[in-house]
This record gives sequence, C-alpha cells and structure tokens, in this order.
Amino acid sequence: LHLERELREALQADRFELHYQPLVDLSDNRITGMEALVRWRHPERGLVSPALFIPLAEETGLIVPLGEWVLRQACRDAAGWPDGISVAVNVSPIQLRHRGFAQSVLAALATSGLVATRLELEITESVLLDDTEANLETLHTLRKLGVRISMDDFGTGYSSISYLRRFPFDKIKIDRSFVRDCAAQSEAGAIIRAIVSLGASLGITTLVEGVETEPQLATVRAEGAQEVQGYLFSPPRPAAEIAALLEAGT
Ligand code: G
Ligand code: G
Ligand code: MN
Ligand code: NA
Repeated sequence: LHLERELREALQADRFELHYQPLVDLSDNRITGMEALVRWRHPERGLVSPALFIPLAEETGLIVPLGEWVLRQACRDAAGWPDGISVAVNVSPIQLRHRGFAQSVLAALATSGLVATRLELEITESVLLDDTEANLETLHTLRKLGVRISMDDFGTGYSSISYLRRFPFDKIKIDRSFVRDCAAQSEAGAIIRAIVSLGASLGITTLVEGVETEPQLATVRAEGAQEVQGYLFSPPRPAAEIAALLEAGT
C-alpha cells in the first residue's frame, strides 16, 4: 500500500511532530499538564491529522514504533517544562498489548529524566475490552511506578462504568460530545454531574474535553468537574510555542 510505505518512510525520516494542548485546573485556572497530539509533516500534503494515519498505523503495526517515538519525544519535551506540568500521551490498544510496552515507557522516562509522576497515559475503554488480564497487569505495573492512567473519551464506549471498578484510574476524561450537547440538552449536563460524582466517590479526577465557549465552561464548572481542555483555552499548538507559553507563565 502506498500510504503504508509513506508512513514507514516518515518514521525513518523523522517526519512526525508533537503538538500539545493544555489541561486546565478549574480551581485556580492554572495549566496542570499538556496532552501530546502527534502530526505528520508531509512534504506535499502539509500537516496531516492523526485521525488520518493512526488507524493505518494500527492496522499495519507501525503504531508500535510510532507510539514509542511519541513517548520518547513527549517525555523529552516535558522534562524541559516547569516541575508542576505533566504530559499526557495517548496509547493505542495495540501498543499497550505489545510485549515490551512497559519497558518502552520506562526507557522513555529514564532517557529523558522525567519523573514517572509527570507522565499520564490515556487509554480508551477498548483497551480493557480485550486481553484484559495482560493489559491490566501492564497498567498496574506502570501505575505502581508512579505513572498515572487516564480513561480517555469516557462515555463513548459501552459498559464504561464497570471498567472503573476493574482498574484504578487516576482520571476520567469525559468525551467532548457531552459538553457539545450540554447547552442544548440538560441531560448532557446531568450526565457530566453524575460522572463527576461517581469519580469523586472513587477518588478519580474528572476532566471535561472539548470546552469551546464560556457558557460551556460555566456549565462544566457548575457540574463540579476539576479539569477542562478545549479550544476556549488553547488548540493543540507546536512544542516550541507551548514551551514559550510555559516559560512566560512562570
Ligand atoms: O489532535 P487531533 O484532533 O487531530 O487527534 C485526532 C485523534 O488522534 C484523537 O482521537 C487522538 O486521541 C488521536 N491521537 C493523537 N495523537 C496520538 C498519539 O500519539 N497516539 C495515538 N494512539 N493516538 C493519537
Ligand atoms: O481522542 P482524544 O480525546 O485523545 O483527542 C483529542 C482531540 O480533540 C484532538 O484531536 C484535539 O485536536 C481535539 N480537540 C481538542 N479540543 C477541542 C475542542 O475544544 N473542540 C473540538 N471539536 N475538538 C477539540
Ligand atoms: Mn486523548
Ligand atoms: Na478524548
């Protein structure tokens, strides 16, 4: 396949880059961390969205070396940020299932010098759907070392709540479809409140994704969420801009 070959070449030629989007604590409006979002710097097509190449990378297994690159680069970038700022990295189910994943996380931390507690791994519900025992063991191993684990896109899969009993997540990231709908439908706001309350009772922080407007922010605040992320604060931005922003803010 043409695109597969291009993807392979891009990995070898180091044509990927990380952009970062701030995660904001609602109690003091301060940035607590950054989510790493990979982009492909394509010679003709420009900056290519991960939505277009992550699925292919997963199908071809290239997600494993690509994911390792993302982990290493994210830890390296974060090691240069102020101490209080963590970095969140998306982990594909295929990557997590791959033997040696825990080792590659440890290697990324060791090489960069980033302390484990400043790394968050974002996994989706689908991770816990298959290979459950092996995946749970990997996650437990990493968590014991201080790495934090977030459940991403919460509310988009099914039987979400049962997963909260099976694995001790540090954070729930409520999918952006809930905040999008919460102005029009009060049910969406009620669902956010219910998840926040569920999280609180389990000692899990709740973040709402996709906050784009002040009214949405007001709703999310009223429903009691601890953290937010979205275009209202910042879109994902290149690493150099993020480093400058963090420097200016400290
Ligand atoms: O940033 P953007 O909206 O284009 O991201 C689109 C999708 O790609 C999101 O679902 C996001 O989680 C995913 N994504 C972005 N970066 C990574 C990455 O480094 N690894 C994996 N597995 N997914 C990523
Ligand atoms: O699937 P995941 O949550 O990891 O990916 C986050 C995706 O959401 C990224 O592609 C990012 O660009 C996108 N995103 C971040 N903030 C907003 C927002 O406020 N609105 C919308 N529509 N998308 C957002
Ligand atoms: Mn994510
Ligand atoms: Na998400």
